[in-house]
Amino acid sequence: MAENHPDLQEDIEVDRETRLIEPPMYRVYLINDDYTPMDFVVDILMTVFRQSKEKATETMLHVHHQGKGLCGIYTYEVAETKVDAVHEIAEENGYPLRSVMEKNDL
Ligand code: TYC
Repeated sequence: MAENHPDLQEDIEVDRETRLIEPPMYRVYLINDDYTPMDFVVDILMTVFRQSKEKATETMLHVHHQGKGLCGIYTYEVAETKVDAVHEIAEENGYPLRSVMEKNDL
Protein backbone atom coordinates (compact mmCIF):
# COMPACT_ATOMS: atom_id res chain seq x y z
CA MET A 1 0.00 0.00 0.00
CA ALA A 2 1.20 3.48 -0.86
CA GLU A 3 0.67 4.84 2.69
CA ASN A 4 3.22 2.30 3.96
CA HIS A 5 5.78 3.33 1.31
CA PRO A 6 6.75 7.01 1.63
CA ASP A 7 8.71 6.97 -1.64
CA LEU A 8 5.78 5.54 -3.62
CA GLN A 9 3.35 8.07 -2.09
CA GLU A 10 5.74 10.87 -3.01
CA ASP A 11 5.93 9.57 -6.59
CA ILE A 12 2.11 9.54 -6.84
CA GLU A 13 1.89 13.13 -5.57
CA VAL A 14 4.64 14.34 -7.93
CA ASP A 15 2.86 12.57 -10.82
CA ARG A 16 -0.50 14.19 -9.91
CA GLU A 17 1.19 17.59 -9.65
CA THR A 18 3.00 17.10 -12.99
CA ARG A 19 -0.21 16.10 -14.79
CA LEU A 20 -1.92 19.24 -13.47
CA ILE A 21 0.66 21.54 -15.03
CA GLU A 22 1.07 19.65 -18.33
CA PRO A 23 -1.06 21.10 -21.14
CA PRO A 24 -3.04 18.78 -23.42
CA MET A 25 -1.06 17.92 -26.55
CA TYR A 26 -2.30 17.63 -30.14
CA ARG A 27 -1.08 15.38 -32.97
CA VAL A 28 -0.82 17.13 -36.34
CA TYR A 29 -1.26 14.94 -39.45
CA LEU A 30 -0.98 15.44 -43.19
CA ILE A 31 -3.64 13.84 -45.41
CA ASN A 32 -2.84 12.28 -48.79
CA ASP A 33 -4.32 13.58 -52.05
CA ASP A 34 -3.71 12.86 -55.74
CA TYR A 35 -2.58 16.36 -56.78
CA THR A 36 -0.03 17.86 -54.38
CA PRO A 37 3.50 17.16 -55.68
CA MET A 38 5.72 14.98 -53.49
CA ASP A 39 8.56 17.54 -53.39
CA PHE A 40 6.11 20.24 -52.25
CA VAL A 41 5.00 18.02 -49.35
CA VAL A 42 8.64 17.35 -48.41
CA ASP A 43 9.27 21.14 -48.39
CA ILE A 44 6.25 21.68 -46.11
CA LEU A 45 7.50 19.00 -43.70
CA MET A 46 10.96 20.61 -43.62
CA THR A 47 9.80 24.22 -43.19
CA VAL A 48 6.59 23.97 -41.13
CA PHE A 49 7.41 20.81 -39.14
CA ARG A 50 11.21 21.27 -38.95
CA GLN A 51 11.92 17.75 -40.24
CA SER A 52 15.25 16.84 -41.90
CA LYS A 53 15.10 16.08 -45.65
CA GLU A 54 15.42 12.36 -44.87
CA LYS A 55 12.68 12.36 -42.21
CA ALA A 56 10.42 14.58 -44.38
CA THR A 57 10.79 12.17 -47.32
CA GLU A 58 9.97 9.23 -45.02
CA THR A 59 6.88 11.03 -43.63
CA MET A 60 5.69 12.07 -47.11
CA LEU A 61 5.99 8.48 -48.42
CA HIS A 62 4.15 7.17 -45.35
CA VAL A 63 1.27 9.62 -46.02
CA HIS A 64 1.31 8.74 -49.74
CA HIS A 65 0.97 5.01 -48.99
CA GLN A 66 -1.14 5.02 -45.81
CA GLY A 67 -3.40 8.03 -46.49
CA LYS A 68 -2.43 9.94 -43.35
CA GLY A 69 0.73 10.52 -41.35
CA LEU A 70 1.92 12.09 -38.10
CA CYS A 71 4.02 15.24 -38.54
CA GLY A 72 4.46 16.33 -34.92
CA ILE A 73 2.84 16.75 -31.48
CA TYR A 74 2.30 20.24 -30.07
CA THR A 75 0.27 22.34 -27.65
CA TYR A 76 -3.11 23.50 -29.00
CA GLU A 77 -1.99 26.92 -30.27
CA VAL A 78 1.20 25.65 -31.90
CA ALA A 79 -0.70 22.76 -33.56
CA GLU A 80 -3.36 25.17 -34.85
CA THR A 81 -0.65 27.47 -36.24
CA LYS A 82 1.00 24.53 -38.08
CA VAL A 83 -2.34 23.40 -39.60
CA ASP A 84 -3.13 26.98 -40.70
CA ALA A 85 0.38 27.39 -42.18
CA VAL A 86 0.00 24.18 -44.24
CA HIS A 87 -3.37 25.33 -45.62
CA GLU A 88 -2.16 28.87 -46.35
CA ILE A 89 1.01 27.75 -48.19
CA ALA A 90 -0.89 25.01 -50.08
CA GLU A 91 -3.64 27.43 -51.17
CA GLU A 92 -1.09 30.05 -52.27
CA ASN A 93 0.39 27.39 -54.55
CA GLY A 94 -2.95 26.00 -55.77
CA TYR A 95 -2.66 22.59 -54.07
CA PRO A 96 -5.40 20.81 -52.07
CA LEU A 97 -3.03 19.59 -49.32
CA ARG A 98 -4.87 19.19 -45.98
CA SER A 99 -3.65 18.93 -42.41
CA VAL A 100 -5.65 17.94 -39.31
CA MET A 101 -5.03 18.02 -35.55
CA GLU A 102 -6.29 15.47 -33.01
CA LYS A 103 -6.05 15.57 -29.24
CA ASN A 104 -3.34 13.24 -27.96
CA ASP A 105 -5.23 11.38 -25.19
CA LEU A 106 -2.90 10.18 -22.42
N1 TYC B 1 -0.04 11.52 -53.36
C1 TYC B 1 0.73 12.68 -53.80
C2 TYC B 1 1.34 12.37 -55.16
O1 TYC B 1 1.35 11.24 -55.61
C3 TYC B 1 1.84 13.05 -52.82
C4 TYC B 1 1.31 13.47 -51.49
C5 TYC B 1 1.90 12.99 -50.32
C6 TYC B 1 0.27 14.36 -51.38
C7 TYC B 1 1.46 13.38 -49.07
C8 TYC B 1 -0.22 14.77 -50.14
O2 TYC B 1 -0.04 14.70 -47.76
C9 TYC B 1 0.40 14.28 -48.99
N2 TYC B 1 1.86 13.41 -55.82
